[in-house]
Amino acid sequence: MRLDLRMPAPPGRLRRGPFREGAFSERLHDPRTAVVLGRWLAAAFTVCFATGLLSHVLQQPPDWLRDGLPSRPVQGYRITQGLHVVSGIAAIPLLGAKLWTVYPRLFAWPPARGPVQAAERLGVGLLVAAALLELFTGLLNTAQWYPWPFPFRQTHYWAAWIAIGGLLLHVAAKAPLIAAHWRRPSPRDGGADRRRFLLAVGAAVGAVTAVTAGQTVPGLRRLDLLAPRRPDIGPQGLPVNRTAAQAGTASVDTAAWRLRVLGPRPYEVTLAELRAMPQYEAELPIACVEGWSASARWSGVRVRDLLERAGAPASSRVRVVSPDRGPYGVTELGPHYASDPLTLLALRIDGEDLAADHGRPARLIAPNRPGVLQTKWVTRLEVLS
Ligand SMILES: Nc1nc2c(c(=O)[nH]1)N[C@H]1C(S)=C(S)[C@@H](COP(=O)(O)O)O[C@H]1N2
Ligand SMILES: [Mo]
Repeated sequence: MRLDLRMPAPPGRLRRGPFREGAFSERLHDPRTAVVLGRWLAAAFTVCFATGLLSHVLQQPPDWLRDGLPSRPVQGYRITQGLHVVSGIAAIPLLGAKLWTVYPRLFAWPPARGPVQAAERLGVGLLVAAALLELFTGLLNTAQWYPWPFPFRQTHYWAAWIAIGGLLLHVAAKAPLIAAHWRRPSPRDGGADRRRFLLAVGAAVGAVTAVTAGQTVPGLRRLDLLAPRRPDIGPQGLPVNRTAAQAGTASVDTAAWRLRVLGPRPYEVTLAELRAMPQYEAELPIACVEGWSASARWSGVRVRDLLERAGAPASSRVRVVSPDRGPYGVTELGPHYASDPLTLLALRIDGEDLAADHGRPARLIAPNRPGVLQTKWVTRLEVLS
């Protein structure tokens, strides 16, 4: 089966430019090229969708799931979020190439042969719009830039469902064409130009990946030319999203500072008392939802020890409170996080007291947790159940 590049002739007065017969006869616009690019793109979108869904659930779980969220594997969120950003960035040149390959279809005549085809084409339009919106908002998000009036997270989340739904419908509608062009055409078919084009697209994907993946893959850091964030630049070698100045927590009187733990036996401790409690160390990453991640060696007090001292079971649900009035000043820890021996109220990073921007004097750090929930400047733990 062939894509009918020679479409039924449009009416005489339209028969020019892209509407003239045989306007797009090159192989680079043929279905085999579209199928190869479509496979790559579908793979990138599937990885991006699955990892994005996971991130969404970890950051904002539905009620029925929130007590079941696992705190392991330790690097789970870092790896899946890294894959999300890498596959999303790789999808940008892939989508560009795919759209360029199929754009002659825009000039198909007649525009649709019936209601079914009209619906299918409308579906493709929706898929393309959602995909462009996802890649555009996602990329700008990695630069911490939100130049639009709508809420990023909800928009990015719902457009993802439209894109993946549209993708499934598109693959179903094109299944016969995809099947017909799945296998490499015989060498007699020529195809050197197609191979060169696909190679160039592959090289572009490799290049954008190599120069941006360093924001999350330590080995690629030196190549990290275009990534908006270098994960090793910032106080104590770690980036900062919200500074102490922005949060209004820049100056803390450490002598007057108290941590309050509210549970069956509520109590307060001073910083000196916290430092005198058993200290534990954990090598844990901050994996920001905005695409960068970096590991550090944290030390401090186990959250489970603090809960037990308040007469609460280690597997409690806990609200973590800071004086920061921003959207991430208060978060919750589910039971698996609260009881995990690696979940710390950290006082030190790589052997130094926390810098103000990293949450001085105390911050939460837990395994398999989005960076946005690693609350800084913690002053209160409230046992909720
Ligand atoms: N109180 C408070 N804690 C916070 C935030 C915040 O805005 N307020 N931002 C979070 C985000 S989005 C990230 S990625 C990490 C960054 O931690 P760092 O600045 O120590 O690298 O802190 C988290 N903790
Ligand atoms: Mo973040």
